[in-house]
Amino acid sequence: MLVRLEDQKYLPEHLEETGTQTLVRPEKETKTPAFFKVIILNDDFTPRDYVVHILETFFRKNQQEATHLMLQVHHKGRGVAGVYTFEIAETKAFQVNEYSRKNKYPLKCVVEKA
Ligand code: TYC
Repeated sequence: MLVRLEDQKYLPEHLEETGTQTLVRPEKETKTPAFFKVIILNDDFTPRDYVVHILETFFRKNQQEATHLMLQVHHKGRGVAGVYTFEIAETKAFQVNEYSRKNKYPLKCVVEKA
C-alpha cells in the first residue's frame, strides 16, 4: 500500500523540527486476531470421568458434550477442546496440565495454530 503525503496520520509529529525521519506505518489498518486450538491428548491412565470433569470445568462443555468429546479423544488420540486467542489458549493448556500434574494424572493439552 502506498502512503500519500497528505495522509497526515502517517506522518511523524515533529517532522518540521527534526528534519529527516523514517516514516513508519502499520502493516494493516486493523488486524484480525489469530486463533489457536487447545488440543486434548489421549493417554492410557487418566480416568474417563476426570477428563469429562476437565472439559466441563475448563472448557465450559455440558455433560453430554464433554462425554462425547472424551470418547472421541479416547478412540482417535486427540481432539479440540476449544479455540481461543493465543494468551487464552496458552493459559487454558497450562492450567489443565498443572491441575492434572497436581492430581497425578498424565493428561496433557497442547496448543496449535487454528
Ligand atoms: N484413555 C483413557 C482411559 O481409557 C481415557 C482418556 C480419554 C484419557 C481422553 C485422556 O484425553 C483423554 N482411561
